[in-house]
Amino acid sequence: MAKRHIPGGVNSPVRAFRNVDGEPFFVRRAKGCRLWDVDDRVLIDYVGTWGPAILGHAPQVVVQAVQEAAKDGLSFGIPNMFEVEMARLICEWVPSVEKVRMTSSGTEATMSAIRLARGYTGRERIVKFAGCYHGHVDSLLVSAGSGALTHGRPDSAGVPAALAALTTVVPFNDRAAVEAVFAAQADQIAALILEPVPANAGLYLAEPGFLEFLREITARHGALLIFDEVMTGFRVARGGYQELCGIRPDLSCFGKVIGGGLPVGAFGGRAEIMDMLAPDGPVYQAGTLSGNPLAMVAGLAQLRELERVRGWERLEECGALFEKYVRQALATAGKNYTFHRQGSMFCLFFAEHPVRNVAEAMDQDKAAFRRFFHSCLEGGVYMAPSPFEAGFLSLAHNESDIEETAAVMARALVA
Ligand code: KE4
Repeated sequence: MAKRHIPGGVNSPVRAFRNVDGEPFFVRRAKGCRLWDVDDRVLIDYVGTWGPAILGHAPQVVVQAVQEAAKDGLSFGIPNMFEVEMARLICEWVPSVEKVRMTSSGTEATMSAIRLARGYTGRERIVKFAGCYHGHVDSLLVSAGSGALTHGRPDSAGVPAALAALTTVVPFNDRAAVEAVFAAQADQIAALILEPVPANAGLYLAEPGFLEFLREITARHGALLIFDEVMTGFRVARGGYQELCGIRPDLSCFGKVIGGGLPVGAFGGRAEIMDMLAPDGPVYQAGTLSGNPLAMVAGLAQLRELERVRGWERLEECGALFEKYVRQALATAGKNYTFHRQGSMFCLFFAEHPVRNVAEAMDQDKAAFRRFFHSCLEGGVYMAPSPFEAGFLSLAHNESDIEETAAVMARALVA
């Protein structure tokens, strides 16, 4: 039925389980760290709807806030206090953001940030990193061209070659490649965009000094530095990864957590840049449901609850506990796989070598991952259905859930 009326039977490709040669299950309900599928099978969930379920699923504080607000209207398309409160909170918690605009997805946020950067600088070129995913924006669905400095080529059908050619793609953690791009194209570069913690090709980290280097070289050449914190924002710290690394990007993109599970995105940064946006400035950007009251209320309830319960410290404690159990499971299984974690985001690479970029992330035993994924699922644990995704913990994962998971993982590692 799903495939008859929905392309691939899904509204987003990763859900189709193609990376694990499987058929997806259909979820009936979710609560805390668990999902129940339509056959009433229960699963401990490590995807967390790809990030938003940071308190766990259907947290009472968020559900109640949405139920209350819904009685007064589901959407206005008129300025309302909820969106003002969300903007104030984001600007308070993320110092690099002086003004912010809401959207209804992370893709809209990065798409708008790119257009704004081009409008503000008057330049057209965008630099991105291989392996970083920023939503399905035409200018960012681009992979490296043949040579180091040639123009990007489309990473999807339907992306015009002429547009892809305006994007230069370089390897992550590769200073020389970035320096070469600026040496050749500096006066054309509107912005360099990255995930400060790349988590869409598995999860790997910037090498020491790399982010500081990007901050310096973009500032030196008048290009904007854009942090795509759609995943890391309000998850790895109250102020996102930029709070942890102490770098102030010119623009930042957010999503997921700030919507409490409802459709949301946001982009923000220095006021002199943001003021270029319509209606004050010449860069057009809009959205019927931008600042939707229910998404704002859900996000505010979730963010305030995180702050109330010291959520970010507890997420780090939960992540460290999970890592301890995973490393024990790896030892039990006699596997020396590479495990990366940033707070409550993690990734187990089925490889025994370091992973510092997408090429090294791709070099893993995908067949072993597939066996692991299905064995976990049979054991009642739902991991991300792709070796090139990150896993997510929530405040709803307790030690007994993690202990149960580790026992399943230990068996799945030798499946
Ligand atoms: P959305 O348009 O899916 O809300 O956000 C796009 C996006 C932008 N930036 C980053 C760093 C992201 O991770 C994402 C979306 N993440 C994927 C998970 N890898 C969403 C899952 C999906 O595509 O279904």
